[in-house]
Amino acid sequence: MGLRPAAPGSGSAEVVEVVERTAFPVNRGALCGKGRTAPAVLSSRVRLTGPLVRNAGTGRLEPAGWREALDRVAAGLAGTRAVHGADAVGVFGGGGLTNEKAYALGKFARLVLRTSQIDYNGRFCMSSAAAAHQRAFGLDRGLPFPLADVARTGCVVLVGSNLAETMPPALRHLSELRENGGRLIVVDPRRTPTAEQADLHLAPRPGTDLALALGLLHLVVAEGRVDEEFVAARTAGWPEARAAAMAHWPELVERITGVPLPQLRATVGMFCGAPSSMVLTARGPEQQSKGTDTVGAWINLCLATGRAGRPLSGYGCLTGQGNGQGGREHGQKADQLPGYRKLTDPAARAHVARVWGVPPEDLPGPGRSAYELLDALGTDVRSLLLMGSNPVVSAPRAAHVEGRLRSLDFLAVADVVLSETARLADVVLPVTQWAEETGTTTNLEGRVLLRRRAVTPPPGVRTDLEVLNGLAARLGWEKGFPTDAEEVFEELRRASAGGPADYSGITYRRIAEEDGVFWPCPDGARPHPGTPRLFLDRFATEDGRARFASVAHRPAAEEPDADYPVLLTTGRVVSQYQSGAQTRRVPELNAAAPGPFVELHPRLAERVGVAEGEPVAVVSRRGRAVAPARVTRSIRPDTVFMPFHWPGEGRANTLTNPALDPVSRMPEFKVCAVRVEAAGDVRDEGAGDARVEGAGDAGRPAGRGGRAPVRGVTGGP
Ligand SMILES: Nc1nc2c(c(=O)[nH]1)N[C@H]1C(S)=C(S)[C@@H](COP(=O)(O)OP(=O)(O)OC[C@H]3O[C@@H](n4cnc5c(=O)[nH]c(N)nc54)[C@H](O)[C@@H]3O)O[C@H]1N2
Ligand SMILES: Nc1nc2c(c(=O)[nH]1)N[C@H]1C(S)=C(S)[C@@H](COP(=O)(O)OP(=O)(O)OC[C@H]3O[C@@H](n4cnc5c(=O)[nH]c(N)nc54)[C@H](O)[C@@H]3O)O[C@H]1N2
Ligand SMILES: [Mo]
Repeated sequence: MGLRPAAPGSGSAEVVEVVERTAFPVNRGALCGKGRTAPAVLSSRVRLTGPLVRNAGTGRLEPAGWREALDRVAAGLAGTRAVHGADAVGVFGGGGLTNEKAYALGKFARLVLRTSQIDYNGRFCMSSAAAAHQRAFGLDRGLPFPLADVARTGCVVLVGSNLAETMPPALRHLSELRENGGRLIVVDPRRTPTAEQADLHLAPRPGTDLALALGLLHLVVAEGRVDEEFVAARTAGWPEARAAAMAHWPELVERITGVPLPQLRATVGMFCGAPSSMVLTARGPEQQSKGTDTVGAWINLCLATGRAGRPLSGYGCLTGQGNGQGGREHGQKADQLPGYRKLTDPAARAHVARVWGVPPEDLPGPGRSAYELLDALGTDVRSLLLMGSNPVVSAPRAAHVEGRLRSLDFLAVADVVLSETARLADVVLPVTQWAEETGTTTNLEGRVLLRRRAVTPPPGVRTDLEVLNGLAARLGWEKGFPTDAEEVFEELRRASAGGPADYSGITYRRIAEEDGVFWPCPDGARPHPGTPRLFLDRFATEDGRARFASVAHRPAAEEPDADYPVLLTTGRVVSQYQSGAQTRRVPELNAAAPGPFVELHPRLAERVGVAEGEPVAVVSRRGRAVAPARVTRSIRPDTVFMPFHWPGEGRANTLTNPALDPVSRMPEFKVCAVRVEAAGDVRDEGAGDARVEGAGDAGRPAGRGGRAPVRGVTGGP
């Protein structure tokens, strides 16, 4: 992708056009609808153009100057620290932030605020796959091979990924795979547009992927398809993993998952019959309270069959957000220092402290995970700086999280638009975005990419780096928070040197010249070529062997019962992005997907007594959501699906269960128990409206939405 000013005569001077770069190997230049329409969000009609500060008298957000806004944020954070201690100040980041911003945000939290309480939305996204990667391979990079390898392997099992809607440009790798004679198997409780492309579609009950993977491994053993040589030479832990798989009889697995035995056999036949094969997972199996073990079980399948650490074979995780990979490497995660180092590792602390010019004792220890941090707001954590996330819409058990946000003593939000979360803030800081600033991101292949500023931002907005610089200066750090992205990157290189995600050999110049550089890329006497393919000789564990996970099936945290007999799962649609803060403001996208809906099977619809388009209520132990029914045979009759892009009455996350995976602390977005009812003519006010949001509301004072106007008054549900 590239950017250029639009043709003369196209109107505003600020107009840009997104151009496709057909030679780029990741997407061959193809862009999805969100990519093509992305410039619309640059338009000043839908975005914030100046800071907003809450008026203590009226309780409303009102325009203010930058000096006043930054003074207020610095005073808010410092005030909490003075009264309640450093860990009463929290920071919440996002996987959409560039590497430079993620690095600066982590440094700001640990050095300036001295708080351990920092985490980010990537915890909701890829943390289970990351944990499983670490456990099995000793290193976490989304794909250990370039994405283009997918087209050349023999068989791909795509588990809980709807990439036809969530990564449309990657779809052509799957078409090429099939053209080359390769097979595609899709595992998804819904017959998605992605599943439509598959040779074989398995539709398990949500939350049963772990049993499914164990059942497949059982068949691999029973059919004598284990690659004993590979297992002996390159892995550890097989006897335990084998025993666990043998305890999962195919008939039992058929009963747990609802996937017929012949389909299990066919899967093993295709996977093992091909000369090379891959398993790729996305949020379906990962966003579960057993996501780490589930991914581990799929990795076990790869290891037992010798489909890892070899050309065109392996396990990979399809990352999510713009900087899903890089955002998880440089220190906005609660337990992490730059370069994917552990905050608890004394050597890592010493190295990073040296780069930052402080003694290692000054660095706080690990903090809470994202949901646990949000849950502690208003009690242990009393002030929050939030950058790059909209948890009012995207966090599990969202009504509770919204209540916690309202109960804060002080909330500052840096965003491009007035998101639902920004509306609750005491200070809103308007920032630049992608085309308006320079910075690097790292894609799912571990390829570090550079984006240069292409358009001039509106006069009233600043970059996140400028925001952090201004706040740091007010809190006693005149130096250490440069506003120039390349300068930040130069420091990030040094901080990451010697770490698992080593960027020290990567420079802006090299990225530009080489179409991206794959980490690890250490600095040395001679330029390191970067590492497109990992694990071919050895895995990144101490002894070089991959580790089988020792796992057994367990139920979801919440299984259906008499009161809540149906399963709810959640996810995405092609035309909306995430919490929708930006895409709901783009008319073209909004027209394509104007509001929330509940997808349900005709049999369930009949039982409930709703027809297509009629309002249906979905009720869980956490709340009630109402949205129009979308009746379709593409979903299992025991399951309903809701996309999570909308606030208001149709907010899916009102219902979701914040049960956490014990290792990754990932919430169980993909399965909870609900009751489904016809909602009659109950009308909602907030949700379900096809109205384009935001036009004209940027910069306008917003109502407090119930936040106590007087400081120090806390409460909440
Ligand atoms: N259009 C669009 N594209 C996006 C995004 C967006 O919001 N909109 N977000 C980006 C981000 S941050 C991410 S993380 C990715 C996510 O990309 P995906 O993971 O592809 O997206 P989801 O829709 O969350 O989930 C994928 C599929 O998992 C299925 N599923 C549900 N429960 C289960 C289960 O128990 N087991 C299995 N096997 N499957 C299950 C759902 O039916 C769904 O089709 O997309 C990225 N791309
Ligand atoms: N039920 C359910 N809930 C889910 C999921 C699910 O599948 N089901 N998926 C989860 C996943 S995978 C994810 S990634 C999360 C995502 O959900 P969120 O964390 O809410 O992510 P976004 O909606 O992308 O919010 C990003 C916000 O930051 C702003 N922003 C964008 N770029 C920048 C920037 O450079 N700087 C600053 N300061 N702000 C910026 C945007 O305008 C937007 O308001 O949702 C999670 N929630
Ligand atoms: Mo994500």
